[in-house]
Amino acid sequence: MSAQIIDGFEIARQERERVARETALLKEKGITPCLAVILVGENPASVSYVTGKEKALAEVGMKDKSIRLPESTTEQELLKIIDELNNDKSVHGILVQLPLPKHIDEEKVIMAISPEKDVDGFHPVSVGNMMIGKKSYLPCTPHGVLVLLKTMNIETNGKHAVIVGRSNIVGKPLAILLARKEANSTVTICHTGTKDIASFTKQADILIAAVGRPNTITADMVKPGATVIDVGVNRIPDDTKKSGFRLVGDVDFDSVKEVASFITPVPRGVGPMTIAMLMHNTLEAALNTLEEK
Ligand code: L34
Repeated sequence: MSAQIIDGFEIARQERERVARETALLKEKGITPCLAVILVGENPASVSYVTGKEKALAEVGMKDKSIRLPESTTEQELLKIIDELNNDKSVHGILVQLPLPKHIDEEKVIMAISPEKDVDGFHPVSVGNMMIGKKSYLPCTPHGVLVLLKTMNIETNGKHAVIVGRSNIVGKPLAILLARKEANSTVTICHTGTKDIASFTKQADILIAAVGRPNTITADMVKPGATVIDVGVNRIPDDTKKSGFRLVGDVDFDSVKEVASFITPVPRGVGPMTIAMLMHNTLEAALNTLEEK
């Protein structure tokens, strides 16, 4: 029997609908949530993701203060813009799309964003608060994965979650979130230093691939009946497509779907959830200013 496909596109749409309703209520109180998405350069994948974020902002009724900067932008110029946005009371959230051009220090840039406006949840203050279970902006992709599991009624309590990939954006925070009491999973992190990755992935009730390399997870690595979440978004050259490429995840979808019980597709799986959870965080950021008053 073939796995049930987790419709991230539809679940993200429902999330945005909920955020739109709450945004409308907040606007009645005189506050319009506002996000500034900063894109430096023209990396085609980043342009696509940032465009998706801008579309979502319009859809949920938020204000869009996004800024597109040339590849040649200096670190100092970028830091100055962030500083201005930090001090702009009308802006609730700031996000700098990664990766940045090589001549800009990503860590420095992330550190420059005021933690109150860090809707990505990448600032050390946000990461630290999440780590110790204090209220914080949850990083959008890991949060999106949790919402997918919850919406599909997939049990996490007492389950073994195996995460392949240890990035600061996905693998590490997702491990923390799944190990928290609320999710209560037992977590294993696999990475490039892991010997015999398959021996771990085969034990997974919930298998999460966040590597950024196609076909990393094949059917023989998956326990029958497992839930497989594919966080990878890889562009593969494809002459039959108008764009010249197609999107694939880290999971060999066609073979793995015959073994798993639930699986996310790429596209229309985790990707749209990342954007939906960003809308959620921006709403939170605006609500937080209401509490300060
Ligand atoms: N600062 N940088 C910062 N924050 C983030 O949260 C991100 N990320 C990752 C890359 N850099 C970032 C994103 O926005 C990945 N990411 C992201 C966002 C949206 C989608 C995928 C990744 C998405 O919408 N994917 C669609 C297909 C989009 C397309 O056609 O290109 C999907 O259905 O998977």
